[in-house]
Amino acid sequence: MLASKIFTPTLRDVPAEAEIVSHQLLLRAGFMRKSTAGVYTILPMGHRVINKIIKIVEEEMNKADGQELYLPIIQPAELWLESGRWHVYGPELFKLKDRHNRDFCLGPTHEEIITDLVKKEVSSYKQLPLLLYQIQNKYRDERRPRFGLMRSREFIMKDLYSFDRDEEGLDISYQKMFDAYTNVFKRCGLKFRPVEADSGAIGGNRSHEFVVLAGSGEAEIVYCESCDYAANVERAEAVNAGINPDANPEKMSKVATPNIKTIQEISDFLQVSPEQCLKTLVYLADGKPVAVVVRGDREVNEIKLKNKLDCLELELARDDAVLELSGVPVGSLGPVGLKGIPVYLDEEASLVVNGVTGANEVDHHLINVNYPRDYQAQLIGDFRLVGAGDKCPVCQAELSSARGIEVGQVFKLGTKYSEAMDATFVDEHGQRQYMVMGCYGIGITRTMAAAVEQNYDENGIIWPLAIAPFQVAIVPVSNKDEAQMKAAFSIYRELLKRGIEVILDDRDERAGVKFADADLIGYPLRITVGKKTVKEGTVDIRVRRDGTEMTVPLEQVEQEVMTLIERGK
Ligand code: 9G3
Repeated sequence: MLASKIFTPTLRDVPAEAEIVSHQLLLRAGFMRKSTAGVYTILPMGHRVINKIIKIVEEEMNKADGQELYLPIIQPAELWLESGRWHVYGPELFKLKDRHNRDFCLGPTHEEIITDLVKKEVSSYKQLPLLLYQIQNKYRDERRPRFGLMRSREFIMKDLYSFDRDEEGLDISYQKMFDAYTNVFKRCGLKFRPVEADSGAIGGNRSHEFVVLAGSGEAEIVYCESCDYAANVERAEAVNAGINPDANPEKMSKVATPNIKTIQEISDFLQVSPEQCLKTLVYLADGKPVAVVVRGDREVNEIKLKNKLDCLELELARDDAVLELSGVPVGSLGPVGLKGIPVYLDEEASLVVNGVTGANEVDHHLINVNYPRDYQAQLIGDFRLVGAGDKCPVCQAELSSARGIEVGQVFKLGTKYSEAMDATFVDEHGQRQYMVMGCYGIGITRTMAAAVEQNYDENGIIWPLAIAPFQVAIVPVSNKDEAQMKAAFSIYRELLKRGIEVILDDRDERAGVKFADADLIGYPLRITVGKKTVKEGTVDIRVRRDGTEMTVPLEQVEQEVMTLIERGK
Protein backbone atom coordinates (compact mmCIF):
# COMPACT_ATOMS: atom_id res chain seq x y z
CA MET A 1 0.00 0.00 0.00
CA LEU A 2 1.13 3.50 -0.77
CA ALA A 3 0.62 6.12 1.90
CA SER A 4 -0.55 8.60 -0.73
CA LYS A 5 -3.47 6.30 -1.56
CA ILE A 6 -4.72 5.11 1.80
CA PHE A 7 -7.55 7.13 3.31
CA THR A 8 -6.10 7.91 6.71
CA PRO A 9 -6.77 11.48 7.71
CA THR A 10 -4.58 12.41 10.70
CA LEU A 11 -5.38 15.22 13.11
CA ARG A 12 -3.13 17.74 14.84
CA ASP A 13 -5.67 18.48 17.58
CA VAL A 14 -7.96 16.02 19.25
CA PRO A 15 -11.49 16.85 20.38
CA ALA A 16 -11.61 17.75 24.07
CA GLU A 17 -14.17 15.01 24.69
CA ALA A 18 -11.53 12.34 24.00
CA GLU A 19 -10.70 11.63 27.65
CA ILE A 20 -8.46 8.60 27.32
CA VAL A 21 -5.32 7.92 25.33
CA SER A 22 -6.75 5.24 23.05
CA HIS A 23 -9.65 7.48 22.06
CA GLN A 24 -7.29 10.40 21.36
CA LEU A 25 -4.73 8.37 19.45
CA LEU A 26 -7.20 6.39 17.34
CA LEU A 27 -8.77 9.69 16.25
CA ARG A 28 -5.48 11.52 15.73
CA ALA A 29 -3.83 8.68 13.84
CA GLY A 30 -6.82 8.30 11.52
CA PHE A 31 -8.12 4.90 12.61
CA MET A 32 -11.66 6.08 13.20
CA ARG A 33 -14.01 9.05 13.31
CA LYS A 34 -17.02 9.80 15.42
CA SER A 35 -20.30 9.65 13.58
CA THR A 36 -22.65 10.49 16.43
CA ALA A 37 -22.57 10.00 20.20
CA GLY A 38 -21.10 6.57 20.87
CA VAL A 39 -21.09 5.60 17.20
CA TYR A 40 -17.90 5.45 15.13
CA THR A 41 -16.79 4.94 11.57
CA ILE A 42 -13.81 2.61 11.41
CA LEU A 43 -11.44 3.99 8.73
CA PRO A 44 -9.19 1.76 6.55
CA MET A 45 -6.29 1.80 9.01
CA GLY A 46 -8.60 0.73 11.84
CA HIS A 47 -10.29 -1.78 9.59
CA ARG A 48 -6.97 -3.53 9.01
CA VAL A 49 -6.41 -3.88 12.76
CA ILE A 50 -9.95 -5.11 13.33
CA ASN A 51 -9.54 -7.66 10.55
CA LYS A 52 -6.37 -9.00 12.10
CA ILE A 53 -8.03 -9.40 15.48
CA ILE A 54 -11.02 -11.07 13.81
CA LYS A 55 -8.78 -13.49 11.94
CA ILE A 56 -7.05 -14.58 15.16
CA VAL A 57 -10.41 -14.94 16.91
CA GLU A 58 -11.91 -17.00 14.06
CA GLU A 59 -8.92 -19.32 13.93
CA GLU A 60 -9.06 -19.96 17.67
CA MET A 61 -12.84 -20.38 17.73
CA ASN A 62 -12.72 -22.84 14.82
CA LYS A 63 -9.87 -24.74 16.47
CA ALA A 64 -12.08 -25.10 19.55
CA ASP A 65 -14.93 -26.57 17.43
CA GLY A 66 -16.84 -23.32 17.10
CA GLN A 67 -18.94 -22.91 13.94
CA GLU A 68 -19.45 -19.45 12.54
CA LEU A 69 -22.83 -18.12 11.46
CA TYR A 70 -24.74 -14.83 11.24
CA LEU A 71 -27.65 -14.22 13.53
CA PRO A 72 -30.08 -11.41 12.79
CA ILE A 73 -29.41 -7.95 14.20
CA ILE A 74 -33.13 -7.20 14.16
CA GLN A 75 -34.77 -9.21 16.91
CA PRO A 76 -38.48 -9.54 17.70
CA ALA A 77 -39.68 -8.37 21.12
CA GLU A 78 -41.49 -11.69 21.69
CA LEU A 79 -38.23 -13.55 22.28
CA TRP A 80 -37.11 -10.97 24.81
CA LEU A 81 -40.47 -11.13 26.54
CA GLU A 82 -40.10 -14.91 26.67
CA SER A 83 -36.72 -14.68 28.40
CA GLY A 84 -38.03 -11.90 30.60
CA ARG A 85 -35.30 -9.49 29.56
CA TRP A 86 -37.31 -6.95 27.49
CA HIS A 87 -38.09 -5.08 30.70
CA VAL A 88 -34.87 -5.90 32.54
CA TYR A 89 -32.74 -4.00 30.05
CA GLY A 90 -35.45 -1.46 29.22
CA PRO A 91 -33.85 1.82 28.14
CA GLU A 92 -30.57 0.18 27.15
CA LEU A 93 -32.31 -1.65 24.31
CA PHE A 94 -32.41 0.12 20.96
CA LYS A 95 -36.09 -0.45 20.18
CA LEU A 96 -37.84 -0.06 16.86
CA LYS A 97 -41.20 -0.82 15.27
CA ASP A 98 -42.02 -2.15 11.85
CA ARG A 99 -44.84 -0.88 9.59
CA HIS A 100 -47.28 -3.16 11.40
CA ASN A 101 -46.36 -1.55 14.69
CA ARG A 102 -44.66 -4.69 15.93
CA ASP A 103 -41.81 -4.22 18.42
CA PHE A 104 -38.21 -5.14 17.73
CA CYS A 105 -34.81 -4.33 19.11
CA LEU A 106 -31.36 -4.13 17.59
CA GLY A 107 -29.39 -7.01 19.07
CA PRO A 108 -27.40 -6.03 22.16
CA THR A 109 -26.44 -9.73 22.52
CA HIS A 110 -27.94 -12.92 21.12
CA GLU A 111 -28.86 -15.41 23.85
CA GLU A 112 -32.56 -15.21 22.95
CA ILE A 113 -32.14 -15.53 19.19
CA ILE A 114 -29.76 -18.45 19.37
CA THR A 115 -31.71 -20.33 22.03
CA ASP A 116 -34.77 -19.98 19.82
CA LEU A 117 -32.83 -21.29 16.80
CA VAL A 118 -31.31 -24.26 18.58
CA LYS A 119 -34.54 -25.19 20.31
CA LYS A 120 -36.24 -25.42 16.91
CA GLU A 121 -33.46 -27.30 15.11
CA VAL A 122 -31.98 -29.60 17.75
CA SER A 123 -33.99 -32.38 19.32
CA SER A 124 -31.58 -35.21 20.11
CA TYR A 125 -28.58 -35.62 22.37
CA LYS A 126 -26.76 -36.84 19.26
CA GLN A 127 -26.71 -33.26 17.92
CA LEU A 128 -24.94 -31.95 21.02
CA PRO A 129 -22.59 -30.38 21.95
CA LEU A 130 -22.97 -27.41 19.65
CA LEU A 131 -20.77 -24.32 19.69
CA LEU A 132 -22.02 -21.53 17.46
CA TYR A 133 -20.57 -18.08 17.05
CA GLN A 134 -20.69 -14.89 15.07
CA ILE A 135 -18.74 -11.68 14.74
CA GLN A 136 -21.08 -8.79 14.29
CA ASN A 137 -22.20 -5.34 15.38
CA LYS A 138 -24.03 -5.06 18.67
CA TYR A 139 -26.27 -2.22 19.80
CA ARG A 140 -26.67 -0.89 23.34
CA ASP A 141 -28.14 2.49 24.14
CA GLU A 142 -25.65 3.24 26.91
CA ARG A 143 -26.71 5.89 29.40
CA ARG A 144 -23.30 7.48 29.00
CA PRO A 145 -21.36 6.44 25.94
CA ARG A 146 -17.75 7.46 26.52
CA PHE A 147 -14.10 6.61 26.13
CA GLY A 148 -14.41 6.09 22.37
CA LEU A 149 -14.57 2.42 21.48
CA MET A 150 -14.47 1.37 25.14
CA ARG A 151 -18.11 2.20 25.76
CA SER A 152 -19.80 2.84 22.46
CA ARG A 153 -23.41 2.26 21.50
CA GLU A 154 -22.51 0.29 18.38
CA PHE A 155 -19.56 -2.09 18.59
CA ILE A 156 -18.23 -5.32 17.16
CA MET A 157 -18.42 -8.42 19.30
CA LYS A 158 -17.58 -12.05 18.84
CA ASP A 159 -20.24 -14.02 20.68
CA LEU A 160 -20.24 -17.77 20.98
CA TYR A 161 -22.93 -19.90 22.61
CA SER A 162 -22.43 -23.48 23.73
CA PHE A 163 -25.20 -26.06 24.08
CA ASP A 164 -24.46 -29.23 26.01
CA ARG A 165 -26.34 -32.25 27.33
CA ASP A 166 -25.26 -31.74 30.93
CA GLU A 167 -23.01 -29.90 33.35
CA GLU A 168 -20.03 -32.09 32.53
CA GLY A 169 -20.41 -31.18 28.88
CA LEU A 170 -20.62 -27.51 29.80
CA ASP A 171 -17.44 -27.84 31.87
CA ILE A 172 -15.64 -29.07 28.75
CA SER A 173 -17.04 -26.35 26.48
CA TYR A 174 -16.21 -23.71 29.08
CA GLN A 175 -12.63 -24.93 29.41
CA LYS A 176 -12.25 -25.02 25.62
CA MET A 177 -13.35 -21.41 25.42
CA PHE A 178 -11.20 -20.39 28.36
CA ASP A 179 -8.17 -21.85 26.59
CA ALA A 180 -9.17 -20.37 23.23
CA TYR A 181 -9.47 -16.91 24.82
CA THR A 182 -6.06 -17.30 26.41
CA ASN A 183 -4.66 -18.10 22.94
CA VAL A 184 -6.46 -15.18 21.32
CA PHE A 185 -5.09 -12.52 23.65
CA LYS A 186 -1.63 -14.07 23.67
CA ARG A 187 -1.58 -14.08 19.88
CA CYS A 188 -2.73 -10.46 19.83
CA GLY A 189 0.45 -9.66 21.77
CA LEU A 190 -1.37 -8.28 24.80
CA LYS A 191 -0.52 -8.52 28.48
CA PHE A 192 -3.69 -9.78 30.11
CA ARG A 193 -5.09 -11.80 32.99
CA PRO A 194 -8.09 -14.06 33.28
CA VAL A 195 -9.89 -13.28 36.53
CA GLU A 196 -12.92 -14.63 38.33
CA ALA A 197 -15.87 -12.39 37.67
CA ASP A 198 -19.41 -11.76 38.75
CA SER A 199 -21.95 -13.29 36.38
CA GLY A 200 -24.24 -10.33 37.04
CA ALA A 201 -27.73 -9.87 35.69
CA ILE A 202 -27.26 -12.39 32.93
CA GLY A 203 -27.66 -15.25 35.37
CA GLY A 204 -25.62 -18.39 35.65
CA ASN A 205 -23.04 -19.36 38.17
CA ARG A 206 -19.49 -19.13 36.95
CA SER A 207 -17.67 -16.54 34.96
CA HIS A 208 -14.21 -15.28 34.07
CA GLU A 209 -13.19 -11.98 32.58
CA PHE A 210 -10.14 -11.48 30.42
CA VAL A 211 -8.58 -8.20 31.42
CA VAL A 212 -5.95 -6.40 29.36
CA LEU A 213 -3.67 -4.76 31.90
CA ALA A 214 -3.55 -0.97 31.59
CA GLY A 215 -3.34 1.69 34.28
CA SER A 216 -6.22 3.62 32.76
CA GLY A 217 -8.58 0.63 32.77
CA GLU A 218 -11.96 0.73 34.45
CA ALA A 219 -11.70 -2.81 35.78
CA GLU A 220 -9.90 -3.27 39.06
CA ILE A 221 -8.57 -6.71 39.78
CA VAL A 222 -6.86 -8.36 42.71
CA TYR A 223 -4.45 -11.23 42.33
CA CYS A 224 -2.33 -13.41 44.53
CA GLU A 225 1.35 -13.94 43.84
CA SER A 226 1.49 -17.00 46.10
CA CYS A 227 -1.26 -18.93 44.35
CA ASP A 228 -3.29 -18.56 41.14
CA TYR A 229 -6.20 -16.63 42.59
CA ALA A 230 -7.22 -13.59 40.58
CA ALA A 231 -10.58 -11.86 40.61
CA ASN A 232 -12.32 -8.69 39.61
CA VAL A 233 -12.76 -6.64 42.81
CA GLU A 234 -16.50 -6.78 42.25
CA ARG A 235 -16.34 -10.49 42.71
CA ALA A 236 -13.37 -10.94 45.08
CA GLU A 237 -14.37 -12.45 48.39
CA ALA A 238 -13.46 -10.58 51.54
CA VAL A 239 -11.46 -12.43 54.16
CA ASN A 240 -11.88 -10.79 57.55
CA ALA A 241 -9.79 -11.11 60.69
CA GLY A 242 -11.66 -12.56 63.66
CA ILE A 243 -12.64 -10.54 66.70
CA ASN A 244 -9.68 -9.29 68.66
CA PRO A 245 -10.03 -11.24 71.92
CA ASP A 246 -8.12 -8.59 73.91
CA ALA A 247 -10.44 -5.75 72.99
CA ASN A 248 -12.89 -4.80 75.70
CA PRO A 249 -16.26 -3.40 74.74
CA GLU A 250 -16.76 -0.21 76.68
CA LYS A 251 -19.89 1.71 77.55
CA MET A 252 -21.48 3.39 74.55
CA SER A 253 -21.86 7.17 74.80
CA LYS A 254 -22.83 10.16 72.75
CA VAL A 255 -20.42 13.00 71.94
CA ALA A 256 -21.02 16.40 70.35
CA THR A 257 -19.35 16.65 66.92
CA PRO A 258 -20.20 20.10 65.54
CA ASN A 259 -20.15 20.26 61.73
CA ILE A 260 -18.44 16.87 61.46
CA LYS A 261 -19.70 14.85 58.52
CA THR A 262 -17.19 12.71 56.73
CA ILE A 263 -15.23 9.73 58.00
CA GLN A 264 -12.03 11.73 57.60
CA GLU A 265 -13.42 14.60 59.70
CA ILE A 266 -14.67 12.36 62.49
CA SER A 267 -11.46 10.39 62.57
CA ASP A 268 -9.40 13.62 62.84
CA PHE A 269 -11.75 15.14 65.39
CA LEU A 270 -11.91 12.15 67.74
CA GLN A 271 -8.38 10.91 66.98
CA VAL A 272 -9.55 7.46 65.92
CA SER A 273 -8.54 5.59 62.79
CA PRO A 274 -11.06 5.26 59.93
CA GLU A 275 -11.03 1.51 60.64
CA GLN A 276 -12.63 2.29 63.97
CA CYS A 277 -15.50 4.14 62.32
CA LEU A 278 -18.64 2.71 60.77
CA LYS A 279 -19.81 4.17 57.49
CA THR A 280 -23.54 4.09 56.80
CA LEU A 281 -24.88 4.56 53.28
CA VAL A 282 -28.49 4.53 52.18
CA TYR A 283 -29.33 2.91 48.86
CA LEU A 284 -32.58 2.60 46.98
CA ALA A 285 -33.13 -0.94 45.75
CA ASP A 286 -35.93 -0.76 43.18
CA GLY A 287 -37.03 2.30 45.14
CA LYS A 288 -36.91 0.69 48.61
CA PRO A 289 -34.34 2.04 51.07
CA VAL A 290 -31.62 -0.10 52.64
CA ALA A 291 -28.80 1.07 54.88
CA VAL A 292 -25.44 -0.53 54.31
CA VAL A 293 -22.77 -0.38 56.98
CA VAL A 294 -19.09 -0.93 56.18
CA ARG A 295 -15.93 0.00 58.03
CA GLY A 296 -14.90 3.65 57.58
CA ASP A 297 -11.86 2.75 55.49
CA ARG A 298 -13.88 0.56 53.12
CA GLU A 299 -16.09 1.04 50.09
CA VAL A 300 -19.42 -0.64 49.46
CA ASN A 301 -19.34 -3.27 46.73
CA GLU A 302 -22.55 -2.42 44.92
CA ILE A 303 -22.45 -5.59 42.83
CA LYS A 304 -22.40 -7.83 45.89
CA LEU A 305 -25.15 -5.75 47.45
CA LYS A 306 -27.26 -5.88 44.31
CA ASN A 307 -26.86 -9.66 44.06
CA LYS A 308 -27.89 -10.08 47.69
CA LEU A 309 -30.89 -7.78 47.33
CA ASP A 310 -31.80 -9.40 44.01
CA CYS A 311 -33.04 -6.08 42.65
CA LEU A 312 -33.04 -4.56 39.16
CA GLU A 313 -31.98 -1.03 40.07
CA LEU A 314 -29.66 -0.05 42.85
CA GLU A 315 -28.72 3.56 43.41
CA LEU A 316 -27.28 5.61 46.22
CA ALA A 317 -30.10 7.70 47.75
CA ARG A 318 -29.63 11.41 47.33
CA ASP A 319 -28.96 13.47 50.45
CA ASP A 320 -32.45 14.98 50.52
CA ALA A 321 -34.04 11.54 50.11
CA VAL A 322 -31.99 10.22 53.05
CA LEU A 323 -33.14 13.13 55.21
CA GLU A 324 -36.73 12.49 54.26
CA LEU A 325 -36.54 8.73 54.84
CA SER A 326 -34.63 8.73 58.12
CA GLY A 327 -35.13 12.23 59.51
CA VAL A 328 -31.34 12.46 59.74
CA PRO A 329 -28.86 14.23 57.46
CA VAL A 330 -26.36 11.96 55.73
CA GLY A 331 -23.35 12.96 57.88
CA SER A 332 -25.06 11.96 61.13
CA LEU A 333 -26.42 8.60 60.07
CA GLY A 334 -25.64 5.41 61.95
CA PRO A 335 -27.06 1.95 62.59
CA VAL A 336 -27.91 2.50 66.28
CA GLY A 337 -31.61 3.22 66.58
CA LEU A 338 -32.02 3.81 62.87
CA LYS A 339 -35.75 3.67 62.18
CA GLY A 340 -37.64 2.35 59.21
CA ILE A 341 -34.64 1.31 57.12
CA PRO A 342 -33.31 -2.25 57.19
CA VAL A 343 -29.58 -2.50 57.95
CA TYR A 344 -27.28 -4.65 55.81
CA LEU A 345 -24.11 -5.03 57.81
CA ASP A 346 -20.77 -5.90 56.31
CA GLU A 347 -19.20 -8.73 58.29
CA GLU A 348 -15.95 -6.88 58.84
CA ALA A 349 -17.84 -3.87 60.20
CA SER A 350 -19.69 -6.15 62.62
CA LEU A 351 -16.30 -7.11 64.11
CA VAL A 352 -15.32 -3.55 65.00
CA VAL A 353 -14.95 -3.18 68.75
CA ASN A 354 -15.79 0.22 70.27
CA GLY A 355 -16.72 1.75 66.94
CA VAL A 356 -17.70 5.32 66.13
CA THR A 357 -20.89 6.09 64.20
CA GLY A 358 -23.31 8.88 63.50
CA ALA A 359 -25.85 9.18 66.32
CA ASN A 360 -28.86 9.78 64.06
CA GLU A 361 -28.91 13.25 65.58
CA VAL A 362 -27.47 16.37 63.97
CA ASP A 363 -23.88 17.15 65.07
CA HIS A 364 -23.59 14.10 67.31
CA HIS A 365 -21.78 10.77 67.10
CA LEU A 366 -21.73 7.65 69.24
CA ILE A 367 -18.53 6.12 70.53
CA ASN A 368 -17.90 2.61 71.86
CA VAL A 369 -20.53 1.13 69.61
CA ASN A 370 -20.52 -2.68 69.53
CA TYR A 371 -22.44 -5.23 67.55
CA PRO A 372 -24.79 -6.88 68.47
CA ARG A 373 -24.98 -5.22 71.87
CA ASP A 374 -25.91 -1.77 70.55
CA TYR A 375 -27.56 -2.34 67.16
CA GLN A 376 -29.02 -5.09 65.03
CA ALA A 377 -28.91 -5.94 61.36
CA GLN A 378 -31.36 -7.49 58.96
CA LEU A 379 -28.44 -9.34 57.40
CA ILE A 380 -24.70 -9.73 57.88
CA GLY A 381 -22.67 -10.50 54.78
CA ASP A 382 -19.86 -9.55 52.46
CA PHE A 383 -20.75 -6.11 51.13
CA ARG A 384 -17.36 -4.48 50.73
CA LEU A 385 -14.81 -4.00 48.01
CA VAL A 386 -11.65 -6.01 48.39
CA GLY A 387 -8.36 -4.33 47.55
CA ALA A 388 -4.58 -4.65 47.68
CA GLY A 389 -3.47 -5.73 51.14
CA ASP A 390 -6.57 -7.87 51.72
CA LYS A 391 -6.03 -11.58 52.29
CA CYS A 392 -6.23 -14.11 49.48
CA PRO A 393 -9.36 -16.23 50.03
CA VAL A 394 -7.49 -19.31 48.79
CA CYS A 395 -4.09 -19.16 50.51
CA GLN A 396 -4.35 -16.16 52.89
CA ALA A 397 -1.32 -14.39 51.40
CA GLU A 398 -1.58 -10.66 50.75
CA LEU A 399 -3.37 -9.70 47.53
CA SER A 400 -1.98 -7.23 44.99
CA SER A 401 -4.15 -5.10 42.75
CA ALA A 402 -3.98 -3.89 39.17
CA ARG A 403 -6.18 -2.09 36.68
CA GLY A 404 -7.23 -3.17 33.24
CA ILE A 405 -9.79 -3.28 30.49
CA GLU A 406 -12.26 -6.12 30.22
CA VAL A 407 -12.02 -7.42 26.65
CA GLY A 408 -13.62 -10.83 27.03
CA GLN A 409 -15.93 -12.70 29.33
CA VAL A 410 -16.99 -16.33 29.56
CA PHE A 411 -20.11 -17.47 31.45
CA LYS A 412 -21.65 -20.72 32.50
CA LEU A 413 -25.34 -20.01 32.01
CA GLY A 414 -26.70 -23.41 32.94
CA THR A 415 -30.38 -23.74 32.07
CA LYS A 416 -31.51 -20.16 32.67
CA TYR A 417 -32.37 -19.50 29.02
CA SER A 418 -33.28 -23.03 28.01
CA GLU A 419 -35.83 -23.15 30.84
CA ALA A 420 -37.23 -19.70 30.13
CA MET A 421 -37.56 -20.51 26.42
CA ASP A 422 -38.17 -24.25 26.72
CA ALA A 423 -35.14 -25.43 24.78
CA THR A 424 -35.03 -29.17 25.35
CA PHE A 425 -33.60 -32.31 23.76
CA VAL A 426 -34.22 -36.00 24.24
CA ASP A 427 -31.38 -37.83 25.98
CA GLU A 428 -30.15 -41.40 25.43
CA HIS A 429 -32.82 -42.72 27.82
CA GLY A 430 -35.62 -41.02 25.92
CA GLN A 431 -35.92 -38.35 28.63
CA ARG A 432 -36.57 -34.70 27.82
CA GLN A 433 -33.83 -32.45 29.24
CA TYR A 434 -33.05 -28.77 29.21
CA MET A 435 -29.97 -27.85 27.22
CA VAL A 436 -27.10 -26.63 29.37
CA MET A 437 -25.68 -23.41 27.99
CA GLY A 438 -22.64 -21.19 28.13
CA CYS A 439 -21.94 -17.86 26.44
CA TYR A 440 -18.61 -16.31 25.59
CA GLY A 441 -17.90 -12.80 24.29
CA ILE A 442 -14.93 -10.85 22.97
CA GLY A 443 -15.21 -7.14 22.35
CA ILE A 444 -13.40 -6.80 19.04
CA THR A 445 -13.46 -3.01 18.77
CA ARG A 446 -12.70 -2.75 22.46
CA THR A 447 -9.72 -5.06 22.05
CA MET A 448 -8.31 -2.63 19.48
CA ALA A 449 -8.75 0.27 21.92
CA ALA A 450 -7.30 -1.77 24.81
CA ALA A 451 -4.25 -2.63 22.71
CA VAL A 452 -3.60 1.10 22.28
CA GLU A 453 -4.27 1.82 25.94
CA GLN A 454 -1.56 -0.69 26.82
CA ASN A 455 0.91 0.18 24.05
CA TYR A 456 1.72 3.83 23.39
CA ASP A 457 4.26 6.52 24.18
CA GLU A 458 4.37 10.31 23.86
CA ASN A 459 4.74 10.00 20.07
CA GLY A 460 1.81 7.70 19.40
CA ILE A 461 0.66 4.12 19.18
CA ILE A 462 3.02 1.12 19.41
CA TRP A 463 1.08 -1.74 17.80
CA PRO A 464 1.89 -5.29 18.81
CA LEU A 465 3.18 -6.88 15.60
CA ALA A 466 0.32 -9.34 15.28
CA ILE A 467 -2.39 -6.69 15.02
CA ALA A 468 -0.50 -3.77 13.47
CA PRO A 469 -2.21 -2.26 10.40
CA PHE A 470 1.10 -2.69 8.56
CA GLN A 471 4.18 -4.45 9.89
CA VAL A 472 6.64 -2.18 8.12
CA ALA A 473 6.68 1.41 6.90
CA ILE A 474 9.26 2.50 4.32
CA VAL A 475 10.07 6.20 4.52
CA PRO A 476 12.08 7.80 1.72
CA VAL A 477 13.57 10.98 3.18
CA SER A 478 13.22 12.98 -0.01
CA ASN A 479 10.59 12.37 -2.67
CA LYS A 480 12.54 14.56 -5.06
CA ASP A 481 15.51 12.21 -5.01
CA GLU A 482 14.85 9.69 -7.75
CA ALA A 483 17.55 7.29 -6.57
CA GLN A 484 16.01 7.21 -3.10
CA MET A 485 12.55 6.57 -4.51
CA LYS A 486 13.89 3.82 -6.72
CA ALA A 487 15.58 2.11 -3.77
CA ALA A 488 12.45 2.53 -1.63
CA PHE A 489 10.19 0.98 -4.27
CA SER A 490 12.62 -1.86 -4.79
CA ILE A 491 12.57 -2.74 -1.07
CA TYR A 492 8.80 -2.32 -1.09
CA ARG A 493 8.35 -4.86 -3.89
CA GLU A 494 10.74 -7.35 -2.29
CA LEU A 495 8.91 -7.21 1.05
CA LEU A 496 5.51 -7.54 -0.64
CA LYS A 497 6.80 -10.61 -2.45
CA ARG A 498 7.61 -12.20 0.90
CA GLY A 499 4.14 -11.56 2.16
CA ILE A 500 5.12 -8.76 4.51
CA GLU A 501 2.52 -6.08 5.10
CA VAL A 502 4.29 -2.92 4.12
CA ILE A 503 3.34 0.69 3.46
CA LEU A 504 5.55 3.06 1.50
CA ASP A 505 5.29 6.71 2.47
CA ASP A 506 5.43 8.25 -0.99
CA ARG A 507 3.66 11.44 0.10
CA ASP A 508 5.21 14.74 -0.84
CA GLU A 509 5.92 15.71 2.77
CA ARG A 510 8.98 16.70 4.77
CA ALA A 511 10.87 13.78 6.32
CA GLY A 512 9.98 15.07 9.80
CA VAL A 513 6.27 14.89 9.03
CA LYS A 514 6.57 11.34 7.69
CA PHE A 515 8.56 10.19 10.72
CA ALA A 516 6.07 11.80 13.08
CA ASP A 517 3.13 10.15 11.29
CA ALA A 518 4.86 6.76 11.28
CA ASP A 519 5.37 7.05 15.03
CA LEU A 520 1.82 8.27 15.57
CA ILE A 521 0.26 5.46 13.54
CA GLY A 522 2.57 3.01 15.27
CA TYR A 523 4.06 0.70 12.62
CA PRO A 524 6.31 -1.80 14.45
CA LEU A 525 9.22 -1.34 11.99
CA ARG A 526 10.34 1.68 9.97
CA ILE A 527 12.88 1.55 7.15
CA THR A 528 14.45 4.90 6.35
CA VAL A 529 15.77 5.33 2.82
CA GLY A 530 18.00 8.41 2.56
CA LYS A 531 21.22 9.84 1.24
CA LYS A 532 23.15 7.00 2.86
CA THR A 533 21.15 4.52 0.85
CA VAL A 534 22.22 6.10 -2.38
CA LYS A 535 25.82 6.75 -1.34
CA GLU A 536 26.63 3.71 0.79
CA GLY A 537 23.91 1.24 -0.08
CA THR A 538 22.47 1.00 3.44
CA VAL A 539 19.15 1.77 5.14
CA ASP A 540 18.23 2.33 8.77
CA ILE A 541 15.73 -0.05 10.33
CA ARG A 542 14.09 1.28 13.47
CA VAL A 543 12.02 -0.67 15.98
CA ARG A 544 9.08 1.45 17.12
CA ARG A 545 8.71 -0.17 20.55
CA ASP A 546 12.18 0.48 21.95
CA GLY A 547 13.58 2.96 19.44
CA THR A 548 16.56 0.76 18.56
CA GLU A 549 17.93 1.50 15.14
CA MET A 550 20.32 -0.50 12.98
CA THR A 551 22.07 0.21 9.73
CA VAL A 552 21.64 -2.62 7.26
CA PRO A 553 23.11 -3.14 3.76
CA LEU A 554 20.44 -3.11 1.04
CA GLU A 555 20.95 -6.74 0.13
CA GLN A 556 20.21 -7.82 3.73
CA VAL A 557 17.07 -5.74 4.31
CA GLU A 558 14.50 -8.44 3.59
CA GLN A 559 16.36 -10.99 5.69
CA GLU A 560 16.71 -8.54 8.61
CA VAL A 561 13.02 -7.61 8.44
CA MET A 562 12.02 -11.27 8.35
CA THR A 563 14.20 -11.95 11.39
CA LEU A 564 12.73 -9.04 13.34
CA ILE A 565 9.20 -10.14 12.48
CA GLU A 566 9.89 -13.74 13.45
CA ARG A 567 11.37 -12.58 16.74
CA GLY A 568 8.41 -10.32 17.41
CA LYS A 569 5.89 -13.12 17.01
C1 9G3 B 1 -29.10 -6.33 26.93
C2 9G3 B 1 -28.49 -5.09 26.98
C3 9G3 B 1 -27.24 -4.93 27.49
C4 9G3 B 1 -26.56 -6.06 27.93
C5 9G3 B 1 -27.17 -7.32 27.86
C6 9G3 B 1 -28.46 -7.45 27.34
C7 9G3 B 1 -24.66 -7.01 28.86
C8 9G3 B 1 -26.44 -8.47 28.33
C9 9G3 B 1 -24.39 -9.38 29.19
C10 9G3 B 1 -23.91 -10.15 27.97
C11 9G3 B 1 -23.33 -11.48 28.22
C12 9G3 B 1 -22.83 -12.30 27.10
C13 9G3 B 1 -22.99 -13.02 24.78
C14 9G3 B 1 -21.53 -13.18 24.71
C15 9G3 B 1 -20.87 -13.21 26.04
C16 9G3 B 1 -21.36 -12.18 26.94
N1 9G3 B 1 -25.31 -5.92 28.46
N2 9G3 B 1 -25.20 -8.25 28.80
O1 9G3 B 1 -26.93 -9.60 28.30
F1 9G3 B 1 -30.32 -6.43 26.43
CL1 9G3 B 1 -29.36 -3.72 26.41
O2 9G3 B 1 -23.99 -9.71 26.88
N3 9G3 B 1 -23.49 -12.17 25.84
